[in-house]
Amino acid sequence: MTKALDGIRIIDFTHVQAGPACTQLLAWYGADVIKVERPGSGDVTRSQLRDIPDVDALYFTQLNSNKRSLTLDTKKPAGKKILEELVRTSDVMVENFGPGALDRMGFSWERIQELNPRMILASVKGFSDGHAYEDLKVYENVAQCAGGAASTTGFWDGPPTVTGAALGDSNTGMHLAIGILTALRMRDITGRGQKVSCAMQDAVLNLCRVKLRDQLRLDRTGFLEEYPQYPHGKFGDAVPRGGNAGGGGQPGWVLKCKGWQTDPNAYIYFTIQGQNWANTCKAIDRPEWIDDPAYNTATARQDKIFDIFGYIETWLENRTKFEAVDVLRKYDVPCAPVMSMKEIENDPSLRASGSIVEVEHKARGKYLTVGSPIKFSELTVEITGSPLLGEHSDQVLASLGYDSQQIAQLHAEKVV
Ligand code: CAO
Repeated sequence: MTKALDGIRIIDFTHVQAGPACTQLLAWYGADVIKVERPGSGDVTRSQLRDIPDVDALYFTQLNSNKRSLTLDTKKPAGKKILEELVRTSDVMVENFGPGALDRMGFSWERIQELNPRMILASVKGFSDGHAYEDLKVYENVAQCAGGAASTTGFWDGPPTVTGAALGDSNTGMHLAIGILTALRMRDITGRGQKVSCAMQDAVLNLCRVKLRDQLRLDRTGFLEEYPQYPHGKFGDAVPRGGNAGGGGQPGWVLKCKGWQTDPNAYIYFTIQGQNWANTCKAIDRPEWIDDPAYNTATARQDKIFDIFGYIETWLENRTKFEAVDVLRKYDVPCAPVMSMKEIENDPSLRASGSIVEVEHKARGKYLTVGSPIKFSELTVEITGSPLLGEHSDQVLASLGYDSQQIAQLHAEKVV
C-alpha cells in the first residue's frame, strides 16, 4: 500500500524527545527515517530509566518506532563523508542538538545547501534565533517555564507548576513536523529546500495563547470572571494560576466521586455549559434551579459556583466516576472520568482505535506504545518496533555504494 510520505528520506539526527517525536510521526506516515546515532552509546534515551538491564529503555522505544538506525561518528573524517553522502541523497535533515553543535560538526546551513540545494534542514532549539537566551540548552520543563505554561498552571496558593504533558518536547516536535511538510510542499513549487526551525518556548506559547488572551483582558479590566479568584479574591497584574478552572466561558472543575478517599483518581471533570443549564439541573437532581433567578444565568451563578460544585460532589458521593459519566452523558453534560495511566494502558477503546498499540521489539519482546492520534480514511498507519542500535548500518552503507570490505573497515575504525 502506498504511504503518504513514501519516497521521502529523512536523516534523523535527533535525540531525547523533541526531535525524535517529530521524525517518528513522519516515519509512521511512510517516510524512510534513518536515525543517525553515536557508535557505542546511541541516543541517550536508549539507556535512561531502563526497566530491563541492557535492553533499550521504553523512553527510547516510545519515540523511535518505524525508524532505521545507522551508527556514525560524525566527528571522524570518514563519518563526515558518509553524512555528506546522506545529505546529497536525502530530502530532510532533522536535528535538535544544543545551539551551534551542527555548525561545529561542519554542517552549517550554508554547507548543507552546497551539498544539496533541495535539502530541508529542520531544527528544534530552546529559544528562537536572535532571542536573548538563544545560547541556552533546554529540556522540557525549562521550556514550560519559559513559554508561560508553568506560571499559569497549578493552584493559586502553590508555586508555578509544570504539567505531565510534553508541551516543550513532543509538542515542539509536532510543530516542527508541520513545518517540514510545509517546506516539502514549497519545494514542490520552488524546487528549493529551506531551513525550518521551531523553538520550544514558542511552541509552548502557541498552546498558551488563551493565557495571553487573559493577560490582555486583565490589563484592561483588572479581573477575570471565569477564574476562582473572582468575585471573592484579589487579582495581581499577571494572569494567576486558576487550579482546575475551565479555560473558556464554561465553568468547570475536577470533582470527587465515590472512592476518592483511597483512589487518587476517583474524580470527574464536570463542565457547566451555559446553554445546557436545564439539562444539567435535571441530571444532578436539582430541577428547581432551572428557572430560579438565583441560578439560571451564568452571571447569577458566578458568586456561588463553588457551592454548586460542592452540591454536585454530594450528588457524586455514591457514584463511581464511570457511573457518574454514564448518567451525565444522557443529559449532554461535557464531562469525563479522570483517567489514570493504568486505566489508559488497559482501555479497550484506545486499543480498538489504534491510539495504543502493541508492537514487537527484537530484545524486549512485545511492548505497548502510542499509535497515531491522527486517523486517515486512505492511509493505514502501521506501527513497528524501534530499531536496535546500528541495526541498519550495513544496509544503509550498502545503499550508498560501500562494499562489504569497506563496511568492515568502517566498523574496525569505529566510524560506525
Ligand atoms: N557523532 C559524533 N558526535 C556527535 C554525534 C555523532 N553521531 N551526535 C552528536 N554528537 C555531538 C555533537 O556534535 C555535540 O558535540 P559538541 O558539543 O562537541 O559540538 C554533542 O554530541 C551533543 O551536544 P548537545 O549539546 O546536543 O547534547 P547535550 O546532551 O549536552 O544536551 C540538550 C542535550 C537536549 C539539552 C541539547 O541538545 C539541546 O538543548 N537541544 C535543543 C533543545 C532540545 O531539543 N531540547 C529537548 C530535548 S528533549 O527533552
